[in-house]
Amino acid sequence: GQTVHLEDYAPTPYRAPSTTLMIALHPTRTVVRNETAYEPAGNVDDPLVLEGDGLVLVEAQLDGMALSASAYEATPDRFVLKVPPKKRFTLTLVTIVSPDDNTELMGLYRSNGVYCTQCEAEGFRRITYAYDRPDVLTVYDVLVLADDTPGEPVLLSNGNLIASGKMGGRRYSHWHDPFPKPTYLFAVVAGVLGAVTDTFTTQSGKAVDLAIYVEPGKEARAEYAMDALKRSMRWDETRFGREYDLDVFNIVAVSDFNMGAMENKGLNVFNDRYVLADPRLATDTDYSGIEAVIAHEYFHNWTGNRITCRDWFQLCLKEGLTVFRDQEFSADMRSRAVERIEDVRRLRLAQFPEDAGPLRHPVRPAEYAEISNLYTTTVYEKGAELIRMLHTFIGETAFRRGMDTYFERFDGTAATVEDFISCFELDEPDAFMRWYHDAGTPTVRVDEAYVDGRYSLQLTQCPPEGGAIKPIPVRLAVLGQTGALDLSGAGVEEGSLCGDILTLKESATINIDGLNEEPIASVFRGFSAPVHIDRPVDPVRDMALLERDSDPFNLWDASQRLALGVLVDRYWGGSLEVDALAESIGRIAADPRMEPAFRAFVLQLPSRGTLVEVLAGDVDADKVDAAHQELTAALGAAMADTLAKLRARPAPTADDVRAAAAGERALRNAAQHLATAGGAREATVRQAMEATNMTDRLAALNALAAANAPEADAALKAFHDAFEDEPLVLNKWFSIEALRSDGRSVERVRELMAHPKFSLKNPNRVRSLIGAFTQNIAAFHRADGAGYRLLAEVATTLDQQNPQVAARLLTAFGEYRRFDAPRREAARAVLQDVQARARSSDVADIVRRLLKG
Ligand code: B3K
Ligand code: ZN
Repeated sequence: GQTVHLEDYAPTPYRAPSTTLMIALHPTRTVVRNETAYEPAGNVDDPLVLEGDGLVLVEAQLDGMALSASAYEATPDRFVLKVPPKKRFTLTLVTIVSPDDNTELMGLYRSNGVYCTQCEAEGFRRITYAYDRPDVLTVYDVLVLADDTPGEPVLLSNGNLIASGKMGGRRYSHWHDPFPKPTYLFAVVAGVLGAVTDTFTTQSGKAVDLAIYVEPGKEARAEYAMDALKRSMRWDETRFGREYDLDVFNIVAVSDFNMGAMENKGLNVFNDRYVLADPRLATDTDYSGIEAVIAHEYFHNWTGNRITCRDWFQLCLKEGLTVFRDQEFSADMRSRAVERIEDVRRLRLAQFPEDAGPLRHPVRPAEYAEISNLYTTTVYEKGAELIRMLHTFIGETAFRRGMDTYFERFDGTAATVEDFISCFELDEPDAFMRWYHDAGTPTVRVDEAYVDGRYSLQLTQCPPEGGAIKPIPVRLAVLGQTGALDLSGAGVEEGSLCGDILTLKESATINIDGLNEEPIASVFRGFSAPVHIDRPVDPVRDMALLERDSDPFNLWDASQRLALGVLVDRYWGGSLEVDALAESIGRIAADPRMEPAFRAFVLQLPSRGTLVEVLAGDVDADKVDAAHQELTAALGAAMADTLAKLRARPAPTADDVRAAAAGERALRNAAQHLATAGGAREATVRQAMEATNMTDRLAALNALAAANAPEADAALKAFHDAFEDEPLVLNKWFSIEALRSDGRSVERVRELMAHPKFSLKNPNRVRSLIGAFTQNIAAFHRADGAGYRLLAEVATTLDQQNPQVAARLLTAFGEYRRFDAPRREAARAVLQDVQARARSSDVADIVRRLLKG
């Protein structure tokens, strides 16, 4: 592929107001008849150049008349009408595609016999020739035809159903989508599917037919997703005033899918792991994931579909904003405090490293070589943080006002990030835009001083390399022994303080006089900005914060800092005692005033990945693993009494999947995890064998595997045998196996690749084994390079079939430079090898950036 630049954006010379598609489905010879009306929009002397990808043209007509061969040029990759009419005209192109040969899972393919499509970002061109770009909005009329096979196949497309039935031995259905949309939101699904149905009445009283289609027999497992959908629809009305706009809303679950789900207009297609759930087979995490993804895709109907993106550089316009919306939804449905901790944990674990490594890019990049590689945690999660900062700066009321303006002004258009920002009452929109332009994570230095009753808090911004100073919202409180000090009388130098939000530019100082004891600052409450906080390490201060802070995020963060301090000390072979840490986190974990889900988080040590992050350079992965194992075991032993009490709490009903029950299970299982590492395994073994709730069963299994318990093998075997016919559960088993760290993980993963149920064809399966393996720090980063070679081999093979998944797996190399010389060199050699064999632009792009940056 060639590098595309934002500054080169130009609209198309023709508009495409309407398209009529006739799709006659066949496993290897699907015929697509595309009749599109075009009209001049720019220079009428320009040829009409449409994109294709692997297409075979069989017929071409202009206004119903066959085109002469000299009037056009057709290759698999494009169609050019050399001299288009200077007024509105209709171009009819008939092409043939083979769904069964489509292993890339882009365009039209079959998953378990079900025809489905994935068009974002550039998959539509694998179905028919088109202006395959988001700024060309078209009204679609679609006729789907299929053989009348037994089992009553359903035929679905976007919009409203006009007619359906049988004709000439075939089934047909006719769909019309009145809302103009870009190609990437087009979808077709056909196959034998079961459904759960419901209706939703919108706030203005319109009835919408809802259906979720799944593999026949699994209908009951879609009920939670249906419930989540109805709650999402209601929430978008109450929180954002957004109503659904078609007569039907359909969701289809398929098992072969490159990502989580897709927001096609009125016809969302989902990876079945984000639809199917049953407490016997799905964990509480699966349930909250389903709720979040159902909401996310539904929310796209307004942020993404009604207002779409002008070009793919604006991807964060729909993704960051929609992630922000789904995070807010989950916070309202469950617990705001817990949701924030989860979101920030994900940001720090995935996005911060991306932003610091060779794959770093701005939230709104200025160039890309392969668009599929731009669906990153930076665009999504950091993108959401930028919206959150905007919200923090102006407050909920003004934010809602700005959103209303955005919907009013840009409905039905393809917009830019600037368009969006212009809707909000920001003091300095251009300064805020820097957040979209700069890659990298800023650091804010925090210093405190206390002399003669005068306290001063100083904050200094240090932009990332090549970056500019940006406005940073710092939510803060200054805490005395008995509570937060009143800041209204504080002296503020430079930055401005509005309520508890300090707007920080280069630096800011807050002075408070007349104190008789030294206070402590609680800064970046709720993680009010995506920055690194550079504050002198001070366990005594963190312990005091644990006593005083009322901000749940900062409480958790202080507990993590304390644990990280001990972890780093272990890594360096120090001998810090765990007693103080055990005492501090034990106290919060046992505190009945805090919600159980929050207490569960406090019992979880910072991950190995977090340790790698703070060590920053020349990391020895074996030592990381050993330090983590040791500290977990030591804490488990030191906290034995507290943990035993927590484990003895009454268990919630096995089939109660509500947030409160999930939190209760999380707390008991977090306690069990530590206790198991500390040697108390008996109850864990029993739970791993007997629990009827998947959260409990899996947690116990995980605890045994993580502790390298002698019982782990038998428990894993029993789990495998019990669930080998449930693909989504078997994936969990593959992941636990891939994450074991007993020195023979690389060999084990190679063996598991020969497991009869392992296949490179199913992305979920690949991610469950190979993706999980890349998270196994000691194994993937093995000093002899065996882990790197394993990943390289898989990615190189997969590159031939599914380049998107191959490229995504390779992003695990993003942090290789943090490790010590033998590892770095091994990784480089392996990457050069992958580069030499790269076939797709996806893999070539990722590897080039990994080797360069
Ligand atoms: N918009 C899709 C992602 C498409 C990825 C294309 N490679 C799902 C989502 O973010 O909602
Ligand atoms: Zn999205």
